[in-house]
Amino acid sequence: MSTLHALIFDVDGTLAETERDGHRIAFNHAFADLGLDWHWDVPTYGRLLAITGGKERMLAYWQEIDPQAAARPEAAALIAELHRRKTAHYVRLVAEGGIGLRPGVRRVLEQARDAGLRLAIATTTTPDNVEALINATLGADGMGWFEVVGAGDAVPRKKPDPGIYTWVLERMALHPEHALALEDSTNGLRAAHGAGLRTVVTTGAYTHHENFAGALAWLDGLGDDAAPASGQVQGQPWSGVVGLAELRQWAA
Ligand code: XBP
Ligand code: MG
Repeated sequence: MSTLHALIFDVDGTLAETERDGHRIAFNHAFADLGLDWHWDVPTYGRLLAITGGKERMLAYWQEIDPQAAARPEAAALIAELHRRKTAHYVRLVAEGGIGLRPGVRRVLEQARDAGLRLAIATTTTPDNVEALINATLGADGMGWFEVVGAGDAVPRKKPDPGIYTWVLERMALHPEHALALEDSTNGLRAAHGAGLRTVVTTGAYTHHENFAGALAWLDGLGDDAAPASGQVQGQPWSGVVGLAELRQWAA
């Protein structure tokens, strides 16, 4: 039996539904800033989410629509400038309060804190984005809730590579057996599994159609009293409200 000591949270899609109405809008603002005729509508962005990392996503799109231009030596500088602007737009959008935590996220974070569990973040997104979201949702001391924040280019390869989870586990001197990862995407699940972490998946707007076989739990959210979560736990149908007690039981 393994004791649960820590929860490691993904950010985009897991803590909050940031992609469609946050990141996507910010990318489009950055494209407009630099006079590009690129525009990512909701389905296009959904397809592009298969590529993790904003810089990587823009480059992949550019290679798709104009491979010659994307191969020029100056391409990297344009991607960097677009991403700098995109991050600024995203941080502003989030600071304006446009995006809240998903239902149940605050509950689980607070229960874990009260019980003395260790909390961490392992995400592909840029550190500034994490800070903006946490400050806007948990308040000015929110970042202090997390012992370790692994984000963005801290590792050379982004999810589904397990690097960011391994990076976080190493910094916490934590064995994966004593932690759970919380994720929303197959790329995230592969990353967490690659680092040896059992994973609770809460699917979201862009990931509800993905297959999460092998996850410890595969649910449509953490749920609350008004709208309980449903899905499966260890392959069995499950419905209810996820709290620390449930996570501990599943991890045991
Ligand atoms: C989500 C991502 C990120 C964001 C955009 O990561 O793949 O690339 O879409 O953020 P996760 P950046 O689900 O691991 O949080 O532009 O900063 O990359
Ligand atoms: Mg995610």
